[in-house]
Amino acid sequence: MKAKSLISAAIVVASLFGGQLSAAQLKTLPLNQSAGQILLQLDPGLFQRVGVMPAAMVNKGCTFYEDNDGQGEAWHKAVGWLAQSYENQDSYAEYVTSVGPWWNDKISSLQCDETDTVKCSIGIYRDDNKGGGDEAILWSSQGMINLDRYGWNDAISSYMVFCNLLK
Ligand SMILES: [Ca+2]
Repeated sequence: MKAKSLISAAIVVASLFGGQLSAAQLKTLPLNQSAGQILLQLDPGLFQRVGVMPAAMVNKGCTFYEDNDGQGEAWHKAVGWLAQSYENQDSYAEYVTSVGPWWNDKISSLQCDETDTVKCSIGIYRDDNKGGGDEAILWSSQGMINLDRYGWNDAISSYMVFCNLLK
């Protein structure tokens, strides 16, 4: 399953970026890590709860919307855990094992936060607990994302938000 997921994620990333990551997109990733690897390798069980978030990271995360183009009900989820620390950046995360009955299979668009020093991204899943057999990775640099473009409209049941803070 893990190998299958890795291939799936690699295909998603390759299709989003035409097989090439731009300099801006690479900046969101730790050195020597491919886009798919960071999301798949990090274990939520090892995340560390952060007492006081760095100011630049306060309330950073992704926002979900009921309808396309940021319309309908909105739900912002901020990161609250330190997932991994690297020489040039820290990666914060929030793993939501289930979006709950109201939001389940209802999210149609989303947007992840981005500033000069913070770049957020998200891994989305069709079932609870990262289930469903495939994964898509989306980025703050994509702006407002309508999920129907990627075959994910009204499909998300769980997700993991990552925000990297450049040191
Ligand atoms: Ca919807």
